[in-house]
Amino acid sequence: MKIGIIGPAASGKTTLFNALTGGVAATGGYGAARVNIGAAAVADARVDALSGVFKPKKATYAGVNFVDAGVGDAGAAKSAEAIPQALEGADALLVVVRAFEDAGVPHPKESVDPARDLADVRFDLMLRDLAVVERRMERLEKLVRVKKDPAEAAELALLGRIREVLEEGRPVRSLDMSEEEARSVKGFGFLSAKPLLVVVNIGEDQLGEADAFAKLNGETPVVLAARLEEELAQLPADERAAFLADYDLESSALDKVVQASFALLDLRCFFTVGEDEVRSWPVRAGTVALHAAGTIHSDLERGFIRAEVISFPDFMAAGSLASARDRGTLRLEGKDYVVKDGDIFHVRFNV
Ligand SMILES: Nc1nc2c(ncn2[C@@H]2O[C@H](COP(=O)(O)OP(=O)(O)O)[C@@H](O)[C@H]2O)c(=O)[nH]1
Ligand SMILES: [Mg+2]
Repeated sequence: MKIGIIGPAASGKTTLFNALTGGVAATGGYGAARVNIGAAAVADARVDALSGVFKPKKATYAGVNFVDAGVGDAGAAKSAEAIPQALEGADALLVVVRAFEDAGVPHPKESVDPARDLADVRFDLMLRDLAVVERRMERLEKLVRVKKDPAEAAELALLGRIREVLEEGRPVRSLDMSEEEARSVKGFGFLSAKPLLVVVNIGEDQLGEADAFAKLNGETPVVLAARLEEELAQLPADERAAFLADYDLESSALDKVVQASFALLDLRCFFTVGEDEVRSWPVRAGTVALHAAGTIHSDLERGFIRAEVISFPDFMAAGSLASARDRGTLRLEGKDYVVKDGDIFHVRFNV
């Protein structure tokens, strides 16, 4: 799963990227052409509990990939064209808007106004999608006139509906599309079709006023101080509690970003366990056992026979897989079983 970070120049995109991924990419550079890619792990107490039972060599938390491609840094006028391809493959977008005031960090629009910036970003995404739709429609109209291919005529009609929505100032995601229609336009990578997570970047001095941003243009953003989170992420674990206490904070806000990302992408986690590794695997809600097996390894999907499944609470109550088998809480499920959050999963396969 990949989330693209966007927002105006100097809103704190790279700072937040560093905080999320433990990275050290250079911040403060306007229009930096570098694309930063990194993963953020999701703290999960269930992985810790399972590690306590299996004492594995390695414990792996579910992760989300973040891409900071400097989108928006080229300036508002050009931003619709400046959106790089890196974002087209993203599953969701994270918009950073700036609420912190700092004379040393000039805002490209010369004033700090997170609501305006969010509205501008949304507008730019739709403008860019509209350009994509119009280019494709122009070509299709010619083709349909000559060839009269029904599939192309259907695509043209669907693109017409998408254009209408965009011209009304609504994102592609607000259009009611069948699954098949959504699949047929997936290749266009419409940015306003992607779910959007809003982060308001406040200054260290605004921590007490975070509630002022609890709602922004109808969205419920995650409010955080990115620079403080970046410093915190770079501290050794044993110094973090004291740092948080200095700012009267209970915990880092990054977990909230990652949790909101998971909710936005509608992800569920299942676990694999053993002496080598205890691992959490994120999959989309509705994923069936066969495809869950495939996310672990393609061989497991190819040679899938059955999955042994037990819920996390049932496993903890039994204490071991052997005792769960005795109690009958370890079930055998077929390839169409829909994986639930917290399932412990063992695939029987044969290739
Ligand atoms: N004062 C203050 N500065 C910040 C904050 N967050 C980021 N910055 C600074 O703003 C500048 C731009 O940040 P950066 O992450 O590079 O923004 P980007 O252009 O959106 O990637 C850097 O000098 C950051 O240190 C903040 O919460 N408060
Ligand atoms: Mg940057």
